[in-house]
Amino acid sequence: MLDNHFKKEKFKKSVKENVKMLYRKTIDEATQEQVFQAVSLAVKDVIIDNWLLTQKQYEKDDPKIVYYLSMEFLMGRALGNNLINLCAYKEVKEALDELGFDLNVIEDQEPDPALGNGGLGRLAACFLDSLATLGYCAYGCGIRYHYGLFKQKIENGYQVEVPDNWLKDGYPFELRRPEYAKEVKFGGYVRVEYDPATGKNHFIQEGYQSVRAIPYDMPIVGYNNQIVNTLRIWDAEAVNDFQLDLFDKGEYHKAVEQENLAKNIVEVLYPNDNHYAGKELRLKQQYFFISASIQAAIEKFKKSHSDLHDLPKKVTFQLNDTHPTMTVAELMRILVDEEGMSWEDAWDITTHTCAYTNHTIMAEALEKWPIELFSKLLPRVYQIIEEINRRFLLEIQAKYPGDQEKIRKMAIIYDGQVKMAHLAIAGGYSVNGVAKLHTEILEKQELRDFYEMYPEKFNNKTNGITQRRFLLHGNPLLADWITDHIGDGWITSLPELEKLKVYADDKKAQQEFMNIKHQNKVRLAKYILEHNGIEVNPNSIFDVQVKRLHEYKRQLMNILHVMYLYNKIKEHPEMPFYPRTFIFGAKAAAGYRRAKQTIKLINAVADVVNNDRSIDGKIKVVFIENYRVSNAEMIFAAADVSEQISTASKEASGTGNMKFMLNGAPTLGTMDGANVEIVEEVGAENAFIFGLSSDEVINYENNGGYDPMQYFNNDPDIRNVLMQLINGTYSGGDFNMFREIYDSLLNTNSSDRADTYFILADFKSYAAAQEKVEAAYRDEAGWAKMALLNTACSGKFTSDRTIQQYVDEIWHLDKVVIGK
Ligand code: DL6
Repeated sequence: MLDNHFKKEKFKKSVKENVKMLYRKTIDEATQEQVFQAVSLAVKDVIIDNWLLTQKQYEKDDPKIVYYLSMEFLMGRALGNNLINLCAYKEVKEALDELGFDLNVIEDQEPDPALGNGGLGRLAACFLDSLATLGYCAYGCGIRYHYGLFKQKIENGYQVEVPDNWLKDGYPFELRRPEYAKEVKFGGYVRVEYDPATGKNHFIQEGYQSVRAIPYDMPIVGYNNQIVNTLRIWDAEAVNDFQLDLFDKGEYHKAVEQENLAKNIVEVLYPNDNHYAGKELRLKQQYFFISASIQAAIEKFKKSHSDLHDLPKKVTFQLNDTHPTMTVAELMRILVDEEGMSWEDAWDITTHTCAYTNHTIMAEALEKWPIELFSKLLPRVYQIIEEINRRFLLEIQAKYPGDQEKIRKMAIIYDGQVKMAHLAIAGGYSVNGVAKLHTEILEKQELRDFYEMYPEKFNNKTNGITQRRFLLHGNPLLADWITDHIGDGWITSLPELEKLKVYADDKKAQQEFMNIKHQNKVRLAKYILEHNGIEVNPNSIFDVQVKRLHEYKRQLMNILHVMYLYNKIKEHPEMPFYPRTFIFGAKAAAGYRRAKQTIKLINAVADVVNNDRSIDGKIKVVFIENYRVSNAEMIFAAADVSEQISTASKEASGTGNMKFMLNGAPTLGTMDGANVEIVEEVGAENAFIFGLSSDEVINYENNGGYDPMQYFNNDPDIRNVLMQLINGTYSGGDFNMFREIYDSLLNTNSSDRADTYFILADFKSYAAAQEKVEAAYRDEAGWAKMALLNTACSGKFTSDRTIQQYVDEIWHLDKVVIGK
């Protein structure tokens, strides 16, 4: 569909008009940033027409709505993606060419809206894309953080965090909607008022502070179907009239507090991935956006429906991990306190409307809030959770009479804490993991008691990614090549990539496929030279690990292996070695010390290895600064090898693994998360698998018996590498710089189990798998076939498939077609 507005002449005129209106300039005088704003406005104009059409259609059809509630949406840039989904990318590129601008450079002017940390937030963004493309009515609900995830600078090898003021020039793809503002209340106390007429108690919150939640809507453009859904992110403002009132009464202090509450609440995204910080402000953020979102959803429902008992037929609240679990209690509060419903009816509605996705088994990510903090901040919500807990414990007792252990393990409130996962499971109708293995581990291990009690609630939804961003936009050369060979059906039906299998042995196709990979490597090499000042050889193997920095993801194992290879080359300069570029990209949470030391180690190794002329450039190490969605697209397109080397059982799914596969990079990985399913799809012969299995890891964790010191004592290669952490080889003679990393692997000084993530246990099988990679790469035709088959077999991993499964098995949404 080529919309009228994207006819070149009309579009050019609209861009020029916008430049004039916004900046009082002619197009020749405008900066690239100004042209970005003008182009975005012209595109937004078209989007808004479709947005209105979509609203009209939704009003007519009254489809069931899913509210995808998430603290994080890692959207990435919108301009290019919107043009892709409007099928107008090429036309707009040409129009801008004629105006003397390069669309790629214009796209680069857009800040990367980084309202998320990593996998969980990026998954939410892919899901929104698929929901709109498949024609389902969905709202993303989140927070309009004024500062997104920090920008990463590398200074002297160390990560330095720089604030990400993404809104400073104004963001063109958002719409402020003050008419839908909601009030959110914190603190105070609950007064109970008995109503003799009804015999009911009324619960009234008093002495509270409140904040006005203002929604900003971002359009989510479906692919080629005129559907535009909404990502609604909430900003906070002081409640003005109330504040004036306080000034009048001389309660200056309280007025200022309300002002500050509003200012702080949306200021910054917590930069933790798979780790819960337990800060009061985070709890405020959670309640803030949940209360506003649920109030808005109920208000919307009531506009066109008379009976709230029908809510589950028309609405699902999907909880993206435990962060939005407050939904359960807030919905109960609204139904019982504001709508006057009985507890039983309200509970029945709630437990048929809320559904929960678990994204991690990492213990440190489990949210537990101290009762004292919780009850003070949210007195009425806490009372409701107490009542939910009381009734839930009765249910447990009825099922397991006298079993105190069950109570201890399953209670929602226990040991002075509110356990959010338990609330999410008790208060919802669905609990899902994000890959087969992960769901299995939840059922058998982490959530076993809950699975035993409610087996019918548990289900798996293996994650997926959108091919529109990560192939069509990110890798245009490959996208065109695929379309030339099998047509463009893959854009909305990724399994069609299977048709590429017939080209797996075709010499010409192999050459073309690898030639595209080469061009993408040249593009990335240019980026690396510009951003890192490091020259890399596009003919070397691009071996890539990009993801958040976390110990369980084992970037440390990767860099230790580089040290090991370097030792080998130094000892045996004559040995055959295929040149390799090890590329890393990762942000570490600001307070995560070990992760930051690992970044320093990677950069320290890079310094030594990259500058050692004696190895003839056989190894290069690059740490790409500020890894984010926009440079990720380019990195996936250029990768030869996809490093997915987490300790088995720890990575719930992974989604980077799928993006690499889609772009033709075989997986070098453990049998963890969705790697298991990747291998199922592509065949073990087209991946490089190594390491302990998840059962073996879990067995060690439960029963002990792992001794990393054995590997140190018995394997001279491992010993050599570890000694280099403390003998100054990579630290200019400083023995202490990497001492903590060394200690973490062997010891010794701490009560924690050494080598928590089994790096030494897996090291040698990792090195052997790496040798197989090299041997396979030397066989040009064999490698081309393997790479091509990875793309051809990646069809399962589209988020369109994932979303359709959520729709069929959890949400039961109705499909909407514009104009029907
Ligand atoms: O499900 C999306 C993504 C998975 O692919 C990753 O494996 C997993 O680590 C990540 N989990 C989180 C957890 N954050 N919290 N809580 O980001 O989810």
